[in-house]
Amino acid sequence: MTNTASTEKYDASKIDKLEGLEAVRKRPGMYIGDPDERGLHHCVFEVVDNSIDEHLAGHCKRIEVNIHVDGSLSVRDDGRGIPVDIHPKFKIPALELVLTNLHAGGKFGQGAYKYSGGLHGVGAKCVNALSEWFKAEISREGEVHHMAFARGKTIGKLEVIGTTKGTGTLITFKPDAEIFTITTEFKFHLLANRMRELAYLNPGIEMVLTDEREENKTETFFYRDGIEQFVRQLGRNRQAIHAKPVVLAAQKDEVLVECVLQYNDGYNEQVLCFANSIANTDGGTHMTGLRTALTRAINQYSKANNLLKEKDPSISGDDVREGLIAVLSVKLPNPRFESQTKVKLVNTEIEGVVSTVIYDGLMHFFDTNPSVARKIVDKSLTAARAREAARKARETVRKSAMTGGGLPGKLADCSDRDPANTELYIVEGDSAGGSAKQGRDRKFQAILPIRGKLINVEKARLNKVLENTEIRTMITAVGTGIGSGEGEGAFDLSRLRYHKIIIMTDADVDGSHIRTLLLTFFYRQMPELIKRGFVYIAQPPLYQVARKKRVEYVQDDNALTRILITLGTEDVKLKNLANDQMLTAQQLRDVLALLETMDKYARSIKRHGGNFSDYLTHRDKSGELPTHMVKVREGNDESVHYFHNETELAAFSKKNTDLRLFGDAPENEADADAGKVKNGTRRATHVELHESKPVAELLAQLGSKGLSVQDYSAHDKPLFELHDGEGDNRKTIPLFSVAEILTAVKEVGRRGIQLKRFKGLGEMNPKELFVTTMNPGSRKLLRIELTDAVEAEEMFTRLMGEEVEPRRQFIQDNALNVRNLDV
Ligand code: 0RA
Repeated sequence: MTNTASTEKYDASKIDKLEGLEAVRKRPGMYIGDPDERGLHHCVFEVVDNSIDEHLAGHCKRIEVNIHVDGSLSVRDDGRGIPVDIHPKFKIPALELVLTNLHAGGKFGQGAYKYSGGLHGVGAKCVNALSEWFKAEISREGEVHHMAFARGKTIGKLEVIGTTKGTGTLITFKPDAEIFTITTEFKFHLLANRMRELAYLNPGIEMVLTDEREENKTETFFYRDGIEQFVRQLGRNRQAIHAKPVVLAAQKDEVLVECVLQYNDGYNEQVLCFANSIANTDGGTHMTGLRTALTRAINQYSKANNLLKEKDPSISGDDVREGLIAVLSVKLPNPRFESQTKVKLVNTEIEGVVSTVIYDGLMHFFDTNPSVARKIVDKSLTAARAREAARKARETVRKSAMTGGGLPGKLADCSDRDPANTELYIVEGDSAGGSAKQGRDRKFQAILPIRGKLINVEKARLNKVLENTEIRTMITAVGTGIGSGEGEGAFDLSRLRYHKIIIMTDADVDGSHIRTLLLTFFYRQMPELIKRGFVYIAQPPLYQVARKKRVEYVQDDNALTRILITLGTEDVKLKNLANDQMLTAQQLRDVLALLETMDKYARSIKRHGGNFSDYLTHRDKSGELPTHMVKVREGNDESVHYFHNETELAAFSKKNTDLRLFGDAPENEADADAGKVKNGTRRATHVELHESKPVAELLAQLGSKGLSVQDYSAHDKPLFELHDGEGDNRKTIPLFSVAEILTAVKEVGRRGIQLKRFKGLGEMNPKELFVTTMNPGSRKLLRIELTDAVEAEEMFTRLMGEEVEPRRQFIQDNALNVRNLDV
């Protein structure tokens, strides 16, 4: 520290700012919501939203999100790049200011108001505060700038690490496990869902999501036609009653309203509402505006054109929404929401604006498309005529459910009467139902067997669904009644008779079909049960593994690998020839676990085009692994260069300006596309190696067990001996590298086991069924979590809808793609 006045002032003001971010770390909930899985992913969206803003300002065409193997994530855009010049007042780079000062203005006082999400509008600085480390790489004005932070504090000054012709921002961060104590693991589908949504809502932006933890896992979202394409997509597993969606858009006052709708011949409604690109799952004033306008327009049109018969009931709001798919997106200056989660828009002025825009637009559309108008009115009228029948059916079911006593005869109820303690197993087939009844703990486990054919609730109107005995039995057993939360015979959660509703079906195609029918029923008629996490799927084992006298049940293929390793280690001993020591069984198991993880990183390095052993040899004096790799190609020659920090990389880049390490477009695109490389032209690819930190940790752990890095690649002489078996039968297998240990042990494990695939629940006796699938102490349940309405709708319509081919394909691809959670 110096003591000149000016520096002191600088430091003091800086400390103020850093304290600003301390507040974020102390109370993350105020900024990103709870630091749970949702909050974690929220961080990504905050960063992505900044790039979307850059797109909205007309400067960004592509946003890439990469999940790295070390648990970090990066967001790259090709916008103008965050400014890096020194701020006139604060005398630090603008970049640093916006990333470390809680109150530094969003757009640097540019005054442009944000139309994109920014769920809490706090942006990248909060993500910085909540990250173990955070890096920004800015391409601007011909140079690539780099700056590093940790837990919101600056740890490296702004430096130039290369030159570039392009512009853009790359943010990479690793969420801080001290903050995100529940999970720090990014989920591909959660990121994909939001990115897809953003791509629909911001037509023209290309969004690319890559999961580097897995092979070939990349998805690109690009929708030229925006929400019209969204509506087509939502309806693609249904039969539309008019081919072209109705597109309505207008700007009124400062509000932009866009709405696309299309009717299909089904009975469900799917309306998605967005305010400034934020999904409002509970709707709000914009949703109300849409509903009023629809009802008004359809009634008005049918009256004006004499489409109603004398005895027709009037067309209600419910009637005009049967078979409706719609996406409504509004953009407004100051959105207000009911709660932190922003699931409901509350700006009162929006209702009238939306209603007017949609009513006017619809009336104009009806007038110019009379045949489509007729179809829509007919559809609503049919719904109106059937409404009474459905209401009566629901009422009957409610009555029978509420008069109690009338519990179905097939239900084997439990003795405990407190729903919080009890479980209902819905079991496919009478025989499995029988086993379950015998094997269960009758104190808290109730069993309801249901027989094969269940009605498809996706293809029938409610009154037909409720005529089905299996459905009625289930409704009575569950106790809540059905439907939405309002009106007669409505769903009432307080009457729920069991807090776990567990679906138990066979692990075959029929079983998965029945499971989906059941889930669809719950999703359509008792959605609250799913939303609140009361519905589960039982997980019967997939395999039975028998070896010698021992029998084990195996949940899935991962568990099978673990068992093979366990079995393998039972018969083998590993001798380290370096010190002539025999590893204990526990040491061997530990080593194998480390090697398994190491294998994952080795594959990841290979995917980047590197050679793992080669990479391992590039450790610097202090034993650190390289953090950057550059591959240079010239004709048929290829060389690989490793760097340990940005400074080394910068030096290399300066000496080799022709290589364009930072990904600007090739000067001659045609040549590049054709793969033609001019004589003497060198090409380079640059990757940051996010593997290095975790690999270094693994190496240290292996080292403490006597295994050294040098031995990871093959030697001429054996390094280890694997002793397989005992006494005279003992075989000695020489191993020439550390990497060979894992393969050799797995091979031994695979010997002499009998593997049986379970198909039906009936293949297990009552006791086995209880132990493997029903005993809370040893079973594994999947809780159904429908985090995303679009995803859920997609799953159910695809599986249950009219269209046969998508269903067949889907069932084949993944018997059931539900979010899961171990319980
Ligand atoms: C302020 C001003 C300018 C760009 C940005 C912010 C900007 C921020 C982010 C965050 C992620 N990606 C971004 N891209 C750009 C423009 C300054 C100028 O060049 O006039």
